[in-house]
Amino acid sequence: MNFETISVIGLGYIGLPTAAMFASRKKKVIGVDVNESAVDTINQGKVHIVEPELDMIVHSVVTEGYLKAVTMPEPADAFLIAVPTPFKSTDNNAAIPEPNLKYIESAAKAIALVLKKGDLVILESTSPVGATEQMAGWLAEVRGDLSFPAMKGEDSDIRIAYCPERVLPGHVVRELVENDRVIGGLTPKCSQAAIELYKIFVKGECIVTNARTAEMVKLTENASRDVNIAFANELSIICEEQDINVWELIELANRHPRVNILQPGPGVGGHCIAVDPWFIVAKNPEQAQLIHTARKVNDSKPEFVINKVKSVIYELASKQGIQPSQLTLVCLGLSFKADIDDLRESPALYVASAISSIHKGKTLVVEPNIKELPAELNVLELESLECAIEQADIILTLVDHKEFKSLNRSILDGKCILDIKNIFS
Ligand code: SAJ
Repeated sequence: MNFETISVIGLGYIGLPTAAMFASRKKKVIGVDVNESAVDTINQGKVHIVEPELDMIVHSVVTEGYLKAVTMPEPADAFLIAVPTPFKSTDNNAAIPEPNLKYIESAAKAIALVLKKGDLVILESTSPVGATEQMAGWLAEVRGDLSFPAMKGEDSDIRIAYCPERVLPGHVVRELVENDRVIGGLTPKCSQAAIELYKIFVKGECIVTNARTAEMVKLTENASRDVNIAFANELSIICEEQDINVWELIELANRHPRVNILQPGPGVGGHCIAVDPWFIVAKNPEQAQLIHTARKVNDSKPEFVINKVKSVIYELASKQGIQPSQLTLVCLGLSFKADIDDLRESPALYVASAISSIHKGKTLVVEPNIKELPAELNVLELESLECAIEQADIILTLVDHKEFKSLNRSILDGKCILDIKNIFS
């Protein structure tokens, strides 16, 4: 197939880098986003998200005229949908959060208006099993004049596939090119068309399966990591009771040739690993026992850390014969993992915020990757690393940023350290 014009719907953490990669291979790319300010920023050759190397690529492809951003879809030969799939309800008491496909639905209905015979539509958004068939249904609802794989199979006017993104934030530009892709076409011809599209910039292997398997592969990858992290977090809670150093325990157990335990921490954050396993649980609540339990273990870890901090504050105050409010607490790190600025679903942010409302004394936070605190944390003070440590009575490590790892240990002398990320031992 000849892809002269490629359109990417949703210009966020995945869509913008993907659009930029196609454009860097001298394809005409139309990026579509409902966020006007993001569209304006991109059309100025700038980026609204932080991702290494992306700013340079976007600047050059916009300047050279290969990428433009718009708010309404325009005709193209291939459409990639990379919009978010949040939960249905914001009600935190819901036992099992359900995925909300409203953004996929509105993206599908918007591109349906400009679809023409021969076009390829790919869903990249992390989605529950069955979402690609559902998306095809939404396209067909709007375009009764076109045929789709569900009715015409290989002879359909429109080709449809599910191809999940699997790139790691912070390494997106490299991983987009190098990672293998799973291609789940609704028919073999759909898969073939999708491979031809991705081969424009993907150097990894493109492996074909059906759409439902491809959807489940994506969810499985992130659920697998979640279950493994839950195991490490559960060990950390058991070790606390048993007075065993969990880091030493894991290091020793990992000397076994077939054991590879991940690292415990304050919980699991980000918009993927803490979210995607629920898409499996929501569809198969009876069967997904282990995946569900892992979610609960990881979600309970921030409370465990908060309770630990409370008891350390009271123990230290009583040892020093002072009021807890006279102690200064420093939280190291707010982002959801090391060396990024992304605070979304961050357990470190949750812990710091909870502590600020519990601890009556001063609470300082150090987050080298941001310039100001989000509004909901304005009761806290953002401080530089050295200044915060100088004032600290208690230091709580929440994220293992490189700046913390390279800290001169001598300035920690005499401080009470709660090293949740094992930075200083
Ligand atoms: N974490 C731990 N212990 C560990 C590893 C991670 O507590 O040993 C925590 C991190 O601190 C963070 C969370 O888990 O809070 C998630 O971090 P991550 O680095 O495991 O993953 P993400 O969310 O940045 O990216 C994941 C990746 N998926 C897998 O590695 C299977 C990435 O490849 C996906 O593309 C991405 O989700 C996504 O978009 O789905």
